[in-house]
Amino acid sequence: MKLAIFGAKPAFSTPLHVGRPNLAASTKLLSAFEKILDSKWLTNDGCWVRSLEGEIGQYLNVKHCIAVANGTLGLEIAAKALMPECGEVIVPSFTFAATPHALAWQGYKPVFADINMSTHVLDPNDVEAKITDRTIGILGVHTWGTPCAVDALTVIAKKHGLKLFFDSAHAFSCSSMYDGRSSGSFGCCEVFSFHATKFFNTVEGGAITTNDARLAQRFRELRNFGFVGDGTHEASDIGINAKMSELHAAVGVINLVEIGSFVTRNFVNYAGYMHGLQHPNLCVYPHEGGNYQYVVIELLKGALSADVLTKVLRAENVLARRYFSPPCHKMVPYNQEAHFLPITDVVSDRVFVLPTGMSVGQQDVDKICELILYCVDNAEAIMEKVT
Ligand code: T4K
Repeated sequence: MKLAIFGAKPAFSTPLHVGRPNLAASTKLLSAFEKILDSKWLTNDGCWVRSLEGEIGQYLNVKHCIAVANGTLGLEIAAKALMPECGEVIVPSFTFAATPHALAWQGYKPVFADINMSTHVLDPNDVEAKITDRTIGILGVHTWGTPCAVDALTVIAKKHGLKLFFDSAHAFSCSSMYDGRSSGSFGCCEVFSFHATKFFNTVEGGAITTNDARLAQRFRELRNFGFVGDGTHEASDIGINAKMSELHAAVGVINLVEIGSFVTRNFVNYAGYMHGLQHPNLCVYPHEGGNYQYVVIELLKGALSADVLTKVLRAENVLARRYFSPPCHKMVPYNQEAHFLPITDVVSDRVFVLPTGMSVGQQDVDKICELILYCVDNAEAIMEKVT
């Protein structure tokens, strides 16, 4: 096989992305936009936002859903409502920077705990080991749509009097996720991202979900400058503007109808990768249910590095991505202190993510698998030429 990185024609004439938006037909979206523009009601808790909140609440089987402008603001609001005083909050380092940033931005100190080698989510034993008398909360991340060890974290949180909440940016539409329960109602609250690259998107957006009515009311106030009640300009607290617009909500309402076809396509692609990437040096991260949005590959052994393989694939127009590399504890805002996170270091060194979603078909998957197997089998020669 001749590789594009050495001058051959790329395997794909147009790029295949990780995170290409899943979208309903543009005619449906444009017709909704027209109605919204004609109505002249564009934001501030309009009818599309309320519909989206109602439908998501039903879909996730959770009592309250508060739509927000993006997942990061959702995390900030959740933290502020749950933990009025600043202190230490335990989080994984193996996550997108928004998780610790949402805490640090408000003066909380993110304390990184290690992950489980096979699930890539927080290791409850390390969480407990990181608790000090300054710890006030635990923010778990359902990475790749895999549930955190919810029961173990709940026990730890109760034992130490900590607030437990979840970053569920990856976990929308993960029904029967944990003990038959869907994502959306774990811990004090969960926070979703509906960014364009997520399984379910509103272009930019997110939501906080909870079964606690009092908390839900706090989230609504903090989302709208801290104003109490409807239509008043009286602030009960320092809130922020995290409102979702009607146009964004309409994308969500319309995309939600199509969600079954998004899962089906992702599942078919995932099964194709599973089948096509059987090799002792590779592991395709196993999903059990969920949205199958992240096709996560681990390079287990052999000479090939994830960085070089990603470079080779990108030259072929397969825009594979390294996640989460570097992990958060190695980024400038957090690397001034020493961290002992051996599993995070190993996993972040060997993981990469492949394209899936509505713009990737079975033939693409087969071709990508062929490319990867060729690279793994010719690792030494490729490493020598590329590095
Ligand atoms: N917690 C976790 C665990 C998260 O993963 C995230 C976000 C958050 C919290 C925060 O939620 P938000 O505040 O974002 O709602 C992307 C997203 O911006 C970010 O939402 C996401 N996680 C993160 C994992 O990925 P980038 O910088 O990697 O995106 P970008 O622009 O490089 O795009 C990724 C790929 O998608 C590219 O191949 C291009 C393609 N793409 C992207 C966009 C925006 C498209 O094809 N079309 C598009 O419109 O951050």
